[in-house]
Amino acid sequence: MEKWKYNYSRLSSITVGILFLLLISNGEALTTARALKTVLRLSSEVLAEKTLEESSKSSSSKTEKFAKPPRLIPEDPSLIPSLYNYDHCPFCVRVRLALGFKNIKHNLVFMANDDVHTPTSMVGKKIAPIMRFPSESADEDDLIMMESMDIIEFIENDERFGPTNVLRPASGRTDLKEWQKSVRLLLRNLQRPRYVATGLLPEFQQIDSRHAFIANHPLPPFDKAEWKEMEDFSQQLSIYAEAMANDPTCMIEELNAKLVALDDIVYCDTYCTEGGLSLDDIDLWARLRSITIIADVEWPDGLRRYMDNLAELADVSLYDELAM
Ligand SMILES: N[C@@H](CCC(=O)N[C@@H](CS)C(=O)NCC(=O)O)C(=O)O
Repeated sequence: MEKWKYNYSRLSSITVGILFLLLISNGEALTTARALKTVLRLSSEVLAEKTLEESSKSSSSKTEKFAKPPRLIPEDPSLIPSLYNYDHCPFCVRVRLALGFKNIKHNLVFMANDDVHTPTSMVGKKIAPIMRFPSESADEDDLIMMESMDIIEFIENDERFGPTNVLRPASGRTDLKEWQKSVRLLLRNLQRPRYVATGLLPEFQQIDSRHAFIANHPLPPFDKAEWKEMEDFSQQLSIYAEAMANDPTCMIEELNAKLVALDDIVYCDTYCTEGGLSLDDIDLWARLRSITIIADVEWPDGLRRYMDNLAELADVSLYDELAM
C-alpha cells in the first residue's frame, strides 16, 4: 500500500511544474482557471495526506472530527471492487461517498443510461448503483450487490474494507427529510433537463442515452403515467427543450430561499447532524450535489463549505464547472 501513497516532495514539484506551465502559457482564461483549480486540489491533497500522517502519529482522544482511514488498495488489482453507476444518480453518489470517506480504492464504471444489458446481466434489471466485489478464489462467484444502503452497510461491517462502522448511524431526523421532500419537484424541474443538456455526464454521451433518460423521467407537472401516455417522443423532447429555454430566475429564487432554510438546520460545515459524520450526510450531501449543476444558485456560506468539505473528503467532485 505504501508505494501508492503520494510522495510529498514529488507532488510539490508537480504543483510547481503546473504553475510554471500556467505562467508561460497563453491559454484561455477558462483553461487557466481550471488548471489553477487542479493545482489547488492537488495541494490540498498534499495537506490532507500530511494531516492524516500527523493524526495517525498522535493518538488523540475521541473527537467529532472524522479521521479518514488510510488508503485501502488490494495488492492484487483484479480484486479492486467496481461500482456500476450513473454520475447524476444520488443513490450512486451515496455509495461513492461511503467509499471515499472510508478511503477504499474502487473502479467507477459509468453505464450509458440506455444500457439495459449490463445491469440486467448482473442483477436481472436496469438499476444503479450495482457493486461488484471480485471473488478471491476461483471457486467462488463475485459478490454482486444492489441497493445503496445495503452496499454501504456491507462495507461498513466487513473488516476487509478497513476500520468498521466509521460513520455514525442515521439519526432519524425528520426536518432534513421534510426539507428534501419540499424541494423534490422544484429540483426535478431544474436538474433533469440540465443533466442531459450539458452533454458532459458520462451516462449521456450519446443521443440514445439522453433520449432514454427523457423518455423515462417526466418533468412536472406530468407524472410518470401521464408522461408514458404521451403520443410521441417529440412531445417529451420539446418539454425538455422548453424547460431549458425558460427563464429559471423564479425557480432559482425559490431554491435560494430553501437553501437558506437548510443552512439553519445543517449542524456545521463538516457534518449535518450533531455528533459527527453520519448516514444523514450520505443521504443529504448526495442529493445536494445535484444542485450544483444549476448555475447562479446562491449558496449560504456555511452550506457551501459543507458541500466543498465533503466533496474533498470523499473525493467526489461537484458540478460547478459544468453548471448551466
Ligand atoms: N433504492 C435504490 C434506488 C436506486 C435507483 O432508483 N436508481 C435509479 C437511478 S437514480 C435507477 O437505476 N432507476 C432505473 C433506471 O434509471 O432505469 C438504491 O438506494 O440503490
